[in-house]
Amino acid sequence: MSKLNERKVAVVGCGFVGSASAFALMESGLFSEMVLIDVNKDKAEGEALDISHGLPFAKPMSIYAGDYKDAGDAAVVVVTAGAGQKPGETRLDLVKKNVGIFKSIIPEITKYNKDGILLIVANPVDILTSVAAKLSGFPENRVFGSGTVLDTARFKYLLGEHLDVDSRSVHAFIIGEHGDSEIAAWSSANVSGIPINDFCEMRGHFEHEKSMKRIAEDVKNSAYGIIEKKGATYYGIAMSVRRICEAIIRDEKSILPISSIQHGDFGIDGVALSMPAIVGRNGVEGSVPIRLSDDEKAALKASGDTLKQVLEEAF
Ligand code: 6V0
Repeated sequence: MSKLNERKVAVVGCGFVGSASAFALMESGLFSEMVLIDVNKDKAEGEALDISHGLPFAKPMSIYAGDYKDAGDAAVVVVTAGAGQKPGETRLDLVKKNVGIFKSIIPEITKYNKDGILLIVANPVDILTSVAAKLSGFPENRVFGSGTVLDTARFKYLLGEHLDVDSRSVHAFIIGEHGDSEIAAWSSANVSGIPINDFCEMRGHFEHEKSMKRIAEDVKNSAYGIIEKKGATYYGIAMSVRRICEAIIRDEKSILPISSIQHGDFGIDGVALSMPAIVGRNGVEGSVPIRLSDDEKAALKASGDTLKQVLEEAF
């Protein structure tokens, strides 16, 4: 087994999500080497060439199509391989198809790479993160999913629009499943320390219940709406992958709602779902069990129960 190259990333699956993520990672300047892997070798080669042609406008790095052996020393392996969500299909519908794909690719990755971080992106991401943790045998801090990092970005974006404020000043999380049972954690949401309802009133919005419901529904249905219109979603998730890799490689100890195996917080055990966590060079370095209302706690527990049931059926 080779020593890890701290400046190397591997992207497995070079479809919409994998190629957009590879492009975002190229632009980030975080890595000096990137290997793209796909069952469709031509696709991986085509993407590697196309993305490489942007390098004169970015920072030098080596980008090439390869196989699992080439991922042996990657500090981070991003797994996006899997069938995409079809119009009308829920993420959970995808489960059996993608668990099958993971049974073939995770052992291939871990045959050559024993020390890297597995960042799972393919859907249903929480189930596949649990499956990847089992199949890889890696310590749980080194196997986690992009979870609700994307949903949280959508949430911040929509709140920023609603309140006419920079979305980076909005502190709010979507937690639980990346999917239909996800929860908008309103009770802890704030804008630069000002509780969300107070900030809403400062901006002339007084119908809190109505706005909360609408925004949470819009976040939840974002992917369905985009898939309906253009067939896939990939730019938002690509930026999320880039942000997570940045927190890892720069050892930022950033708090991000990644999906990781839970151990009893809020009564959820043995299944991956998203809660804010500290992310650094060792992967998941600690959980941040934010304060939740009783309703949010109950919804989170229900989300965990749903995922656990699906995991038991699928694996
Ligand atoms: P896509 O464009 O069909 O790409 C999938 C790629 O995986 C294709 O290039 C396939 O050739 C490749 N592939 C399939 N099987 C294998 C295998 N055994 N080994 C290697 N490569 C393989 O799908 P798209 O890129 O749109 O989506 C990929 C996954 O990401 C899906 O599961 C989506 O649901 C998921 N997404 C996850 C998001 C998140 O927030 N976590 C967001 C968007 C999409």
